[in-house]
Amino acid sequence: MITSALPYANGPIHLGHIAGAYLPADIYVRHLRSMGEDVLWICGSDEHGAAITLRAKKEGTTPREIVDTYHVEMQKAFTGLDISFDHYSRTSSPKHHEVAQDFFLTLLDKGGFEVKTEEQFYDEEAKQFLADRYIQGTCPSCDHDNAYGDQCEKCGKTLSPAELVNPRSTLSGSSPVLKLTTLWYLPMGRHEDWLRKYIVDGTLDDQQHHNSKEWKAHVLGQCRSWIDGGLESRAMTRDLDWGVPVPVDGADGKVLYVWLDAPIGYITATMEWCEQNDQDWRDWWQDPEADLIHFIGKDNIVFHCIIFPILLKEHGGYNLPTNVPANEFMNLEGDKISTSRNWAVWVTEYLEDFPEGSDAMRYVLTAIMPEQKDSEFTWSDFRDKVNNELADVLGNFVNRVLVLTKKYYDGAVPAAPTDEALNATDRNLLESLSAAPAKVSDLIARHRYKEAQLEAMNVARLGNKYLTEQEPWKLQKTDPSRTATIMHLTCQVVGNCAVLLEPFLPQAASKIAAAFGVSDARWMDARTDVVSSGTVLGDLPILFAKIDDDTVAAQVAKLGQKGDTSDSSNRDLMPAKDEITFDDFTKLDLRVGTVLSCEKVPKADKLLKLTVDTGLDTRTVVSGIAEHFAPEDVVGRQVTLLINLAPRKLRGIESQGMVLMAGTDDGGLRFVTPEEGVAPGNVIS
Ligand code: B3M
Ligand code: ZN
Repeated sequence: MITSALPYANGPIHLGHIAGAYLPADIYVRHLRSMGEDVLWICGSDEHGAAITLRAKKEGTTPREIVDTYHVEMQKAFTGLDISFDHYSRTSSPKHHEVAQDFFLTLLDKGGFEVKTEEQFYDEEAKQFLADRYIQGTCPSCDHDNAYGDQCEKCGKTLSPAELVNPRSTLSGSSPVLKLTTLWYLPMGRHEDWLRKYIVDGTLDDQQHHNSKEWKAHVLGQCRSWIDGGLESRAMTRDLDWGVPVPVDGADGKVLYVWLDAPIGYITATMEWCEQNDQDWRDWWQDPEADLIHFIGKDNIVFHCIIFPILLKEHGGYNLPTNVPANEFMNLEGDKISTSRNWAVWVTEYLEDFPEGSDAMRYVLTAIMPEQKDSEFTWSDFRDKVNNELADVLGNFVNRVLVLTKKYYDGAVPAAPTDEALNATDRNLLESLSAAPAKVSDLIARHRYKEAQLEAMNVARLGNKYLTEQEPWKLQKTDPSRTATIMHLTCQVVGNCAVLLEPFLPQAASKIAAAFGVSDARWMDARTDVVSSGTVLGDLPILFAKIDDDTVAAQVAKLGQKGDTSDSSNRDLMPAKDEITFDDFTKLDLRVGTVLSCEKVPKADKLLKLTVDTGLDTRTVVSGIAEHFAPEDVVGRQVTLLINLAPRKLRGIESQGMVLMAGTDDGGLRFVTPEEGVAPGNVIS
């Protein structure tokens, strides 16, 4: 039973998401499928929680509208990168509400919650209790002004709303007041002992699968520090109107905490798939023979390693996660990926620019996968890996084998050499070929995808080197039997590539497999006779197009453009200037002016020449705004004009003042235009 984190349906999918929780799972699952294992991989949209309602508020729309949009958009991204979930569900479905409520009621029955009535922040203007994410204030640790009620994103500290200095509601901006409400808490402290055995000591004996010794060090490290720090009770309900309603009398206006309902979404999704496929969902979740593996990013560790296991254990009957191979974060061109600054590569945009680019991106993301520590994606590295590895090694090798086989044998794979015909180099090649599948398998099983891909690519590398060194093109006339040996062996290498690279490069693998007649081959078939002698090879398009420098530059230039600047916490504002006196200020003669005419300054890309009525006179002002405005956009406008600035010559034209402009966050410009009812010459002070 494999799960990948249910992405919040509040925005599109970017490369960081893919490298974190989806691509590694896809490789893992494809490998298991190829091995003939019984595997089910589910995912779905996480459609509840403040992430959704905040987005809806910001866009002036409803949560339903938001989740419906992104539920579709996210699937497009996943499909485009050949992320092969067996089932993709969503948590706003009636079925899921029912399953989550049932789960909650079972826990309630078993005494799994503590009910507390306590003071919570309430927004009197919005008439609503405030989820942690709806409260912002100054971080008590680092003084960051826009820390959230659950976390400061600047220093990373976990917070509770009460710790914020000067808390304010993000709904109305008002200061929230404290008001009594009832909440259902999960007393996590009760579970410390068995959690320690389960994760820290690896000695929990109710199931044979947990061997936390195999867990990643950084995952264990985070769990250990949570458990050692003492587990505090956590509220499992929220006073909100979007989510799974708390199924208890008198709990109107309350919903389940999103981190209670979302992981249960894994179970709902399994139920849905099983209904459609005539299976029993319990076989995946409750049969102790089944492994449960959660693929996530590191920010979700506590929820999957501690909170969800508590829920599963308290409910009873469920398997606990066998492993949670969380990835760390992937940075982008020297900076953290940021949705609000648009510092991200969006998957659907990438696929518009590179319609055939799924494999290439998968390859590069795997090669730099943040398995044990944060990593970084750069477009120049993308270009290098695609050009030097995919195109020059894999693509070139496969193509040469195909072309030579067609040329020498009309495309039919020559017969296998006898044992005696093999020399030491051939034997080495065959040995490496025989050893490769187990090596790749072992690495994938241990969630070491980077090395696994390298190992699989080494097969192509070996074949490429072998072909180059054996130079069949020099032997073909003089030694046809040696040539046939070389070509037979290299065909086998290509056949193995098709099988071993399938988890990583599904499109290329399937094209190669089709051309070499091994489309049905599974992992077990990756042997030195995978391609049958006599097989007539098919056609193969160019597998990997090379990436040029202009493409790299264009992609880099896209970053940070069109940033959503309504989130003020990530803005890069000019620091305040030194203090001035009132006298300093009164030296400025600012007036309302009206632009009478405007034209481009010849041979100057940036300059416009404006003729302005200042009330006192008519002046010429040269302004560096030509990249933002056409002359006809400017004529007739009222502007703010500094009229006592010393004149200066620009491109031979004397500029007699300055038009004031406001810069926007995305590098644009806006006129500072007075309200209506003022005339040229009126003083601005
Ligand atoms: N939606 C958080 C995230 O996307 C969350 C994962 C839920 S998994 C049950 O980071
Ligand atoms: Zn802070």
